[in-house]
Amino acid sequence: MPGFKRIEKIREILIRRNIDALLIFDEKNIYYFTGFPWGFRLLIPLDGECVLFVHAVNYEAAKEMAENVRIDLIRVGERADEKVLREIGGYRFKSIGFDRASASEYIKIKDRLKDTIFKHLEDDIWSLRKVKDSDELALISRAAELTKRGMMKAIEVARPGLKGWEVAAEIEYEMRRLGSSGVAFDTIVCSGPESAFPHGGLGEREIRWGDFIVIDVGAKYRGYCADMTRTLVAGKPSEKQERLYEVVREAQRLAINQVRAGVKAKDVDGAARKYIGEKGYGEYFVHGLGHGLGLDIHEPPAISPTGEEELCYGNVITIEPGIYIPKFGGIRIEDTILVLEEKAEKLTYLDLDENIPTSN
Ligand SMILES: [Mn+2]
Repeated sequence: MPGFKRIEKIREILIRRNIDALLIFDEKNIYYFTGFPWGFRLLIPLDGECVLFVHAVNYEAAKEMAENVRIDLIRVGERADEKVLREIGGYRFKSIGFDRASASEYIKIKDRLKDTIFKHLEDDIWSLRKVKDSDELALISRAAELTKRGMMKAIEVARPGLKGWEVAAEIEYEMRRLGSSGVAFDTIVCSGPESAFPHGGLGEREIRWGDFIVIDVGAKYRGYCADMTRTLVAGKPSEKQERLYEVVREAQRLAINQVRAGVKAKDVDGAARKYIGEKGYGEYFVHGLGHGLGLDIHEPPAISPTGEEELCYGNVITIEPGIYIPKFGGIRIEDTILVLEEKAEKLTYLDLDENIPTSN
């Protein structure tokens, strides 16, 4: 699935940075370049074959799934780190880039390859990963579709008397049944005062009449995530609930209207934050407006007040303003958005988005 383009692109970066090879530790990054989810390390030399190191437990799977690489087996009982270091040492690279390593891994590799210069190139990999290619967009769109189906199920079943985890189970069953490989994060279904916690509570509270119910769902498809939140009211919304909901919805609309190639992330955040502030709820919007997503649920670019970076065609981000009033409840509306040249495309649009969804 990844094809060879991504490796060509990272090699162009290595040439520009005058680095001889890239050593990748992160499984998601390995997957990005090879299509194989359980690699131990991936070596991308500037010239010559890429080498995927895999443990014996994953060897047969790697032979079937991994693209663009020679597979190097780490036998049962063999010290994986040692093997990788020994083999890399044989190349006599002057400089090696890496994505990320634990402190102990870094110390070990520096110790062993004393004449080699190590360069942290994580941001260079992100510069590729945050611009999705057409294969990735197809997978993210599928994840978004599955997420929408989970959300529709939630709206159908959520009602007073049910606990958060009971609704979450229905959502996850629906998504799995339709082909999702799992969840992008633990499903949040929280109601009443618990909905004022952006990450939810324990999910054990029973939904009661009049509650806000915040439902935050993400399906996963072939490693790719989607992310979506809707807020329902159990029964008829009060005036205050309607007012709050409208503020969040308008804030999201204003922010999405700003999204296009070339806009700064902080200006998209600012559009929502300014409006919520003007309505008097600024202090209750306690997180950034959104985040990139793809193989990871949180990726660059961050859509926050400090986000200096310009959005570009192919970014996939969330736009998720919220208002969280302690002891009362919270509202969040979140969509997964594709950044296009002149506008945004909402990948998680639902028809019922025109009204406050209610449950009964
Ligand atoms: Mn999110």
